[in-house]
This record gives sequence, C-alpha cells and structure tokens, in this order.
Amino acid sequence: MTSRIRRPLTLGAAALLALGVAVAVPTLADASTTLGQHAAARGKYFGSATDNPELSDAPYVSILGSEFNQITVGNTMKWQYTEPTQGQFSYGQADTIVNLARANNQSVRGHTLVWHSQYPGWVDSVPASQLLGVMRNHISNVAGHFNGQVIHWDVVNEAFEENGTRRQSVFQRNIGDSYIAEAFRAARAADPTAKLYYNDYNIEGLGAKSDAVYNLVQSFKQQGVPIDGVGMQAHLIIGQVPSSVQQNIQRFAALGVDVAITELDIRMNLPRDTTKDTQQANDYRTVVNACLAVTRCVGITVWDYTDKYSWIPSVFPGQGAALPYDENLNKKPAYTAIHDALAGTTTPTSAPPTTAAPNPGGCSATYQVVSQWQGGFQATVTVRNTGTSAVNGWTVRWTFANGQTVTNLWNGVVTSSGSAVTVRNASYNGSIPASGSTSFGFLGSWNGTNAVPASVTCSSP
Ligand code: 9MR
Repeated sequence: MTSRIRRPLTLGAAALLALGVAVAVPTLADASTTLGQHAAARGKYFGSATDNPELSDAPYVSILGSEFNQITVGNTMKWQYTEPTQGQFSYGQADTIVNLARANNQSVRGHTLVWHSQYPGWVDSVPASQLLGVMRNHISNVAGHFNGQVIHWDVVNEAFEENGTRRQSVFQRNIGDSYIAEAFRAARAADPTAKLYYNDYNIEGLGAKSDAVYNLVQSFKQQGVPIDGVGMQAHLIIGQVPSSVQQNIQRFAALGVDVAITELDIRMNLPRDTTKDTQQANDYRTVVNACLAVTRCVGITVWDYTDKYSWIPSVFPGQGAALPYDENLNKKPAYTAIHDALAGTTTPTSAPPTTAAPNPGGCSATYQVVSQWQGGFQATVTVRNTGTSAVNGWTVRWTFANGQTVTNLWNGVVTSSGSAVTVRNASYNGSIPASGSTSFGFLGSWNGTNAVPASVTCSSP
C-alpha cells in the first residue's frame, strides 16, 4: 500500500520540479504536505479564493501562499472593479492578487467577465442595441489585460434560473439568448490560451438547472462555440451533498469539456459542534473524491479557506463555519478529510483506525478505509503476528455500526451474520511468522455514515 501511494506523489513532485518549482518530495507520513502538493500529485489543483482586504493579514497570507497551488480573485476582476466607468479600466487590485499568486507559483482562475451581479450601474443605461458591443469591449479589455496570466476564465456566471430557464439579466434582456456564445467568442479572441468556463451554482447534482447547462454546452460543442469547461460553484450545506455529483461531473466530461469545482464551501447552522464538523468533513471528502474520480475534473477551489473571511454569515444569517480552517486559522476536521482524500489515504473522520490489543492468540488486526465514494468503499485489514512464534490460522471479527456490508472480499474467507463479520484466513495466508503480517481487502457498501468498527479483534488457534 505504501508504494501505491508514494508513487503518484513522487511523480507529481518530479513534474513540479521539471517546471522549476521547488517542492519538498512528500512522504506518506508527512502530514505537513500541503493540499496543493497532494493535488498536484494527482494531476489537479487545490486552490482558494481570496480578496484584497485580506492581504493585510500576514498569518492569513502565509497560509494562502503555502497551502494552495491555485488562486481565484474573489471580487476584483468583476466588471464593477475593472470598468467602473465606461471605457476606463482599472486593474490595480486584481494585479496585486495575480502578482502574489505568481510569486507563490500558484495558477490563477479569472472570475468573472459577464455576470448579472457586481457590474456598474452605467451598464443598465446602455441602449439595448449597443450592449453587445459594450460587452465585447469589456471582455476584450479585461481578458486581454490578463492574457497569459490566467489558466481559466469564468466567462459567463450564473445565467440560469433554478428551473433551467434563462435568468432575465440585463444581458439576456437586451442582447438575447446569443449573449453567452458571443461572450465566449470574445474571450477566446482576447486570450486564446485561457480555458473558457461557464460557471454556476446548484449545478453540482443532476437536475433542471444542471440539464440546462448540459444542453448549453452540448449545443456550443455542436456549433463550434469555444467552451472548454464547466465550473460547479458548490456552495453546499452539510448533509446535503447531491448524491449524483460524480455522475454529473462525468456526464459533462463526456461532452468533451473540463469540470472545475470553483467555489466550494459547505455551511452549517451555527454554532459548530463535533457532529456537524464530522458531517462536514465527510461532505468535503465526498466532493474531493468525486473530482478525483473523473480525469477531466481539473481542480477544486474553496471560496476562501478560512471562516474568518467567508461570505456565508453575511448572506445566510445564523449559518457559517463553511470552510476547512476556522476563524483563528486553525485546521478543522474538514481540512484533514480533504488532505487525506487528496493524499489517497482516506481515514474516516468518525474514528481513527482501530487496532485491537494483542490477545493471547498472538495476533492483532488494523482496519483502514483506503478509499470511499458514494455508496461504496474499499478497506484493508492488516493482520499482525504480535507473538514470538508463528501463527497458523487466524480469525478477524468486527461488527459494523452503520449498516455497512461486505460485498467482495479477497485474501480471506468471509461469513456475515447481520452486521457481524468474521474473516478467516485463506488457504495460503494462514501462516504468519513471528513479527510478520498479512492483509486482506474488501469492497463494502455504506449509506449515511461509514464509521470504522469500534473493535476489530484477531484470534488464532
Ligand atoms: O465572495 C464574493 C463576496 O465577497 C461578494 O460580496 C459577493 C457579491 O455577490 O460575491 C461573492 O462571490 C460570489 C461569486 O462571485 C459568484 N458566486 C457566488 C459567490 C458568493 O456570493
């Protein structure tokens, strides 16, 4: 198992080194390996949004610069900031963040060129017949300015209602349905290197709004409109991660576009408690694993990384604590879940791996979930000879607490009775020398919670 996990980490580090980026080669035991490093080792990024006012907070900036390998400019690339007066462009604040990201070897997602919110009031006064030209000019200037400096553009943001109809924004009303395609064409002309994304919320799972975006992407592909990706914002609520998120990412990928999780946060009713934190950690893990499972899911961005600077409490009173660091910049269980999922060493948050005390029979068993996805998981159980002489035959027992079942087991013989599981050695691995070990693995099903069994015992005759 060790080599299985180390190999991609080493490759990822080598890839970064080839790009001239100094990284410490991560090791399995290295809990200090950053989210960005682990993501890079999986061929993806793990990033954070940030905003200019926060950059005077030195401890915040330190973590922002070290833990993540991608940055999204949370506000100051928006029309309101970049063209506050018609024809007068202003990039100082966005440049500050882009330059900081470059200094930290972080890629940048551009956010956002055309949105029904956070645009200056003068846009509402543009005669309808002129708005297409005004929109093209805005895109041309902004995407032109950042040409070569952003990996993605969220070209159009939030153009659909929940029922899948077009949102009646000033652009929709005055330009018509074609404004989205026109925006993408203008963005491609201004920056041929950036991948061009459509970005929206509540499209993480299957549903009417996701279908509308799917149909848009499909029609753009058929018509040759330049679109490269779909951004799923993922402003989620604990316990309510759509069960279809991986399937949904996969269907977009099958259309020939990339997918990014662009604004991830998972809010809860305040105050925090251990149960909510555990649920949140499981939910973050679910989202990260869904992205990891689809090659074309290129990365994940949290919508800022600390509860100190989250937008949630101001918009959803009584809710918050949505991010992987608390307001004192301490890591929460959600951080550990993200970290372990990216590292490929998923450890359930609900309980640490359980090691039974050595028993008179001279063996012990360690149960570990090595990966987990919606409805399924894979676990490895390591059986150790804790005695001073060889073990000949062993039996491992545990009881599932949350209704899990074993669906397929290898390197052992399983019998189940309700939630009680008994695994005996296979014909070829019953014999374990003193201080030696063997292991068996299995695939299981779960629903809701997948806690590690409280007690895993081993006995030998
Ligand atoms: O994080 C942004 C916050 O600081 C702004 O006040 C807010 C204004 O609407 O926009 C926030 O970011 C939004 C993003 O640009 C688009 N998706 C929803 C995000 C949260 O509102």
